Amino acid sequence: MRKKRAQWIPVVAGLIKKNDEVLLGKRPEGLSLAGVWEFPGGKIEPGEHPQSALKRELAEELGINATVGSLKFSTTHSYGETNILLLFYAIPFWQGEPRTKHHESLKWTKISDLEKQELPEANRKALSDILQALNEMG
Ligand code: DGT
Repeated sequence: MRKKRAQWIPVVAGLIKKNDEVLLGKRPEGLSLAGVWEFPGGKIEPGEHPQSALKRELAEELGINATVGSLKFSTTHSYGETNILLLFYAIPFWQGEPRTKHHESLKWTKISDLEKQELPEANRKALSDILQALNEMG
């Protein structure tokens, strides 16, 4: 019998940095991973360019008009049946002040405190890449 093909979900996330802080959003009740602090972003729709997907997600979730910069790194994670491919982008500029349109709350977190946060497992695994990317963003 042929093995069932794995299901992959591509996800984009934005690194939004201000001075020595980065923006995190608390995932709302009712969604998978409720209560953990994620980097704003979401799933790429079929046919959508990854950077366009992130610009759309940041408008929907935070109400900002973001300039999506370069791809900093990528990682994968398996949640049981579901596999995600996570693409992290730098957000060098944005217009508007991030507002809570989707998350339970938003917070600017000191980069040095990132490892103390309750992060999705996929992000915790990639913490050294996240910290390096944030460092490179100046
Ligand atoms: P659901 O409940 O499976 O329908 O998921 P959604 O629609 O709430 O999830 P969405 O659109 O935020 O997709 C992101 C997926 O990637 C979700 O399974 C959580 C996972 N993920 C892991 N780390 C991060 C992160 O830093 N940011 C975001 N946005 N998602 C992350």
